[in-house]
Amino acid sequence: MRFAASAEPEARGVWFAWAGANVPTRAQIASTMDLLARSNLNVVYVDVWRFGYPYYRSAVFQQMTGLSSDPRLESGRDILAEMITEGHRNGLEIYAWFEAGFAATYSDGSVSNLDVYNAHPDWFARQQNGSQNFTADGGITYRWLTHTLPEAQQFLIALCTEVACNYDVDGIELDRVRYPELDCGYDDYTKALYRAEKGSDPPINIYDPGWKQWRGEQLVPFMAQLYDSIKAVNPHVIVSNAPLPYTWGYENFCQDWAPWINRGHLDIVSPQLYYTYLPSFLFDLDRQLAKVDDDAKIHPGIAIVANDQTITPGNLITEIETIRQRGLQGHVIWYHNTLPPFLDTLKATVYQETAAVPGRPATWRLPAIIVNETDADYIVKSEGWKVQSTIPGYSGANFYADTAGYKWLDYYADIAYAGWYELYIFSINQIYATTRAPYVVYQQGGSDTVYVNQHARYAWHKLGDYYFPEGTRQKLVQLSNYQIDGRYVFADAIMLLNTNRPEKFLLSTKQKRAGTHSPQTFALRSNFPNPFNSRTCLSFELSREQYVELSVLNLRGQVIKSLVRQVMPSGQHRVLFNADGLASGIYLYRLQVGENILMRKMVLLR
Ligand SMILES: [Ca+2]
Repeated sequence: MRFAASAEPEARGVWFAWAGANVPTRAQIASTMDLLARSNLNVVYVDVWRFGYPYYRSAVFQQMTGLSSDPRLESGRDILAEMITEGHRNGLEIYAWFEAGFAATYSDGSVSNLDVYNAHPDWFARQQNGSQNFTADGGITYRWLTHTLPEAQQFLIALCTEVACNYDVDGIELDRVRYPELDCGYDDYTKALYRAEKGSDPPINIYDPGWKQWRGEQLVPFMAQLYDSIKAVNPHVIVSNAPLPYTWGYENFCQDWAPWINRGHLDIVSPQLYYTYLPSFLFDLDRQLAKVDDDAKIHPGIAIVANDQTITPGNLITEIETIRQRGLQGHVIWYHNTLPPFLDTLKATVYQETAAVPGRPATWRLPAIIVNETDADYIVKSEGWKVQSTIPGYSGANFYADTAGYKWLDYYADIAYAGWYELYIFSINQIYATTRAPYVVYQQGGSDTVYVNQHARYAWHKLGDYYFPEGTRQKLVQLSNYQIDGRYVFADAIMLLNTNRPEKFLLSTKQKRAGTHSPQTFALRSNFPNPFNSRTCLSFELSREQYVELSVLNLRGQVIKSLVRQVMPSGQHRVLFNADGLASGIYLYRLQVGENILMRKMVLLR
């Protein structure tokens, strides 16, 4: 068997999930990303929404529950940020994967994570007997957000858009955009919506074909709005979904995803074709392809372990080759924990060469620029630095300086492409390290000093986002012992990773770091008059200049009019809304400022 010497562009993805409270350590995240990159994979889907919690710092979740992340996490950890740093350091694309989708709580024998439910019990779906508990394998109970409810949909969309604003993600993937089972959709809101359209109550028969179809259709506008909302804040973020395959997912969970991809509400779809038996895989692969207009948008999910059976290396290779033979441009492997024993075989066969991610410009993920303290061509330093070799630093040891006299160390680097970069330093968490190491960053328009507690973590530590012009041997950072607090200052490597976040968010990051950020920065007032006949005034306040979006939505959560989409100055703002052409009824208006969203209702009476 021969394999191509130079690989075509191909997305080779893997899902990075974990079980229960076993959140990977920073060292495990780093070594996993190293291994995946070494094995010539190029995309990692990292879990950010599971067990009833976000695994990043979420202002949306905090506003609702008082918690910004899983409270079991060690203080200061931001799993998505760590995944991005370690993944991008290796040139891997990172997709934020909202694994739980509408399943917004999690309970098993030992934990009961009901924070979203406790904040909004009225947002949750019901079975016919009124129960809100939906059981899954392994003694797990989920409560699911009501799929049709605008507030619930907006919550999920807000979680995704804040990630697209605040993190340099390459993509966002939704999962569990489906019903938990067929006995679902019997909450008051969904019943009223069905009655308004059909003139009767939903069928009691959960298998009723028309009722299945109707419930499936309700998810189409949600996916449309999710897609448009993510693209509005960050058009470079790829939006994907990992649904169950036809016809199983449709027949058992009302998941009808072909319209999502065929109508342009997704960039990529990864149906979960988890089979260790080849004929089943081939049969279901072709069944999915028949549903999709543009096969290039299908990156099938394939499994190492399915139904307690482990796939043979030969079958795994055949599945990947079959996907290529069908003309598809990628695949995603479930999942990283079971993959390592197969990596040598894959690298010797189908992953011999590295592959570019399809559709991305060559400069999308530039190689990490790392300057170690021992790189003589890029380090200029004063006398008095000593070698610290007790605790390993990045690539060997590092230097330290005491407080006697002025000691400084300058980092230089070659910047081949002008642009925005995330700037990091490596910190070894030395017990004698200063809590106030002054890093002076030289950027266009002046310098910026960032103080780092070098006795806080053993990892890359981000100083901030900075714009650097093109040029060889530029002085970027100076570290010194200036006014450190009586201990030692440690000098290890610095790292630059190019960032593809839109400039508007990078500038606001800089403002935040400059201390102009205040926590409560905006307010949305009640419209006046309300109810109204054709025209009403919407007003809001900003405490500082910010990028603002103000939209009017129908009760399905669809944006029917975008009123404001621009940077606006601080102060009071009034916007007149003219409802000409709209029917009487209840409408929502939504103010989005950065990652935060406020919504109110208004009533149009003709
Ligand atoms: Ca070092």
